Amino acid sequence: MRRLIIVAVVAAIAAVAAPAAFAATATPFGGATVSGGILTLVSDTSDTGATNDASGAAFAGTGVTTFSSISTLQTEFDVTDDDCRAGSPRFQIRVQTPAGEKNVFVYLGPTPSFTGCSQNVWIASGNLIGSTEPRFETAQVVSGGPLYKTYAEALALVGSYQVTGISLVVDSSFAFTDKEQTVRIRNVKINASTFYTGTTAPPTNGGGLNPAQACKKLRSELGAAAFRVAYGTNANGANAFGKCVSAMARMKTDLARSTAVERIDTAAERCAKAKTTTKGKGKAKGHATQYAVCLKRTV
Ligand SMILES: [Ca+2]
Ligand SMILES: [Ca+2]
Repeated sequence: MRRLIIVAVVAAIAAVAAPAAFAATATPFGGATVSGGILTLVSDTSDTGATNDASGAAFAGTGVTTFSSISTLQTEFDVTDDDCRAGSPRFQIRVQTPAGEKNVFVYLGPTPSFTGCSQNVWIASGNLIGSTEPRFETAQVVSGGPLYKTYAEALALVGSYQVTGISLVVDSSFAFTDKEQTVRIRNVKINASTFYTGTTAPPTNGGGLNPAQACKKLRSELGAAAFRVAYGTNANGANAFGKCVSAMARMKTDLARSTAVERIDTAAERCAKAKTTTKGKGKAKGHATQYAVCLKRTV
């Protein structure tokens, strides 16, 4: 009986979805979240849950058939924490070869090592199709030759193979001291389809905040100096905004972030009060340290 009901439900969904069968889709997976039209990809192995160890989005319905039929492949990406490294972020093009399905990797970030991405800046990949930079790795398909190939070199090897999937992946937590990497993604273009256009429309789930909005609000409420102390991990706290965005991105909803901003703001006020009331006892430096410790505990 249950099976009959499921069949009926699936049939009903198929009937409704039929007109949109050829619409292009993007399906986030792993620890991926979407807010305000921006996709946030996290790779976090510092915590116990495995869901966010890697993240990505899978794209379908773009009209791509063979590898050679891909005419546009590009994105804008913003590494908030910590860098591009160890092949992440990357596009992954799955192709059907005579030896089974294999991946062609297309790496983002500065060549030749794909590391050294500035934080908190939107970086445009440009159209990777036709790129004369060695960004394509075909080692799963064929061994030998240079590890990283230009588009033309990759095309010669895999151009005729059918594409069975295209995705964008972040999975290099292991390459960073804090075991966590976060990359924001917008304006992914695959042939005529565009995904994650980064609309700034207000969230629809009860007035919440996306990660960047939450951090901007918190920075203005705490003040820039306290914000740097609370989130910064390098010498002058210059990386505070990126660290904040990454922390906020790990929360599941805009509403959770909005609630977190209020909680942190209230807790930080208590830290400031404690600092004021213990002033004048001749231990200014100690109090400053206590204040910093208190602030860090709020986030
Ligand atoms: Ca994890
Ligand atoms: Ca990190």
